Amino acid sequence: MNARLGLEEYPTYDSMIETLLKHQFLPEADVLRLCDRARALISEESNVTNVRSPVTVVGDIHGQFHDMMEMFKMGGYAPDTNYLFLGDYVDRGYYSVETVTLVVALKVRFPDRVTIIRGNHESRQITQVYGFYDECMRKYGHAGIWKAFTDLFDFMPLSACIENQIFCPHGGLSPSIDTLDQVRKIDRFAEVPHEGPVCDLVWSDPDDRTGWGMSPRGAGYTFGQDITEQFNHNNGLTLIARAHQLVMEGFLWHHDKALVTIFSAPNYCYRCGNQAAIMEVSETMETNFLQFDPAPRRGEEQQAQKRCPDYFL
Ligand SMILES: [Mn+2]
Repeated sequence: MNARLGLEEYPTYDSMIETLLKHQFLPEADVLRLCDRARALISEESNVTNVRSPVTVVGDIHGQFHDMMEMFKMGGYAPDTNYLFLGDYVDRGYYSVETVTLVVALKVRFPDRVTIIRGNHESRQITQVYGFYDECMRKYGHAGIWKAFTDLFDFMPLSACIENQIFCPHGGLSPSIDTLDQVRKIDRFAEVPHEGPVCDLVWSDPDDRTGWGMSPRGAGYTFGQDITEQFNHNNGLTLIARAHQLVMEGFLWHHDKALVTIFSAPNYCYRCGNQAAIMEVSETMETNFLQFDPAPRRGEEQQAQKRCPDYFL
């Protein structure tokens, strides 16, 4: 209650963001309001949401909240920097709740300057295995916040396209998709399925072998340079920028620079020793990578090296 004015019953989005940046929790009612507002905003967006340059592209964060703060220090804060987040906000790290709440709050506060798309971890099934569900239970005492976020995930766009030139899915391409128009026609408002084009967009990976291959992940496909080049040619694209895979330098070119992987969780799972990166795309569509190292460890994270299981590999 804003007693001074006696008008505003709720905190503003700005004050919510301020609270989150201090790494404090939002009360449940504020999180639910954010999710409602975010759903209204993103449900209007295309499966291939249009993004203007300049923009900074962010790969997997996976609940590494303090590292995301390092990223903002280096890349700039919204709305001075426009951001495109490629999904996998939650799971693995210890601060999925804080991470996804802040990303959603930034989307709500700066809808034209912040774009969020869906990763394979933005799913009911995956978050019950890899940490987000348990964290919500621990921090809020019941499953309501998890339900609100996973309901919101169903509305997230499947991909973005920067100035009709750089296609950005979380994972990669699909054998059932040749054109961006085919992506646009998908009915996306559901849990990530076990197969089909939506599954492939969030699960697939590039590969050195040509053609389509079986994915070792058990979902999506691997695809070669020939597939990437054909897709870019069909759709008038210059580049595919995606996340989804740990790369030691934080970014990695594939397929003769027709595709790039961006990974934004440094020292992934608090033990992989990798750098993270974000990709700046300038007004003239030039790309520049900013690499960063992890924030100093604290609290639970300090013990993580000993306890982190091998499942993430
Ligand atoms: Mn992923």
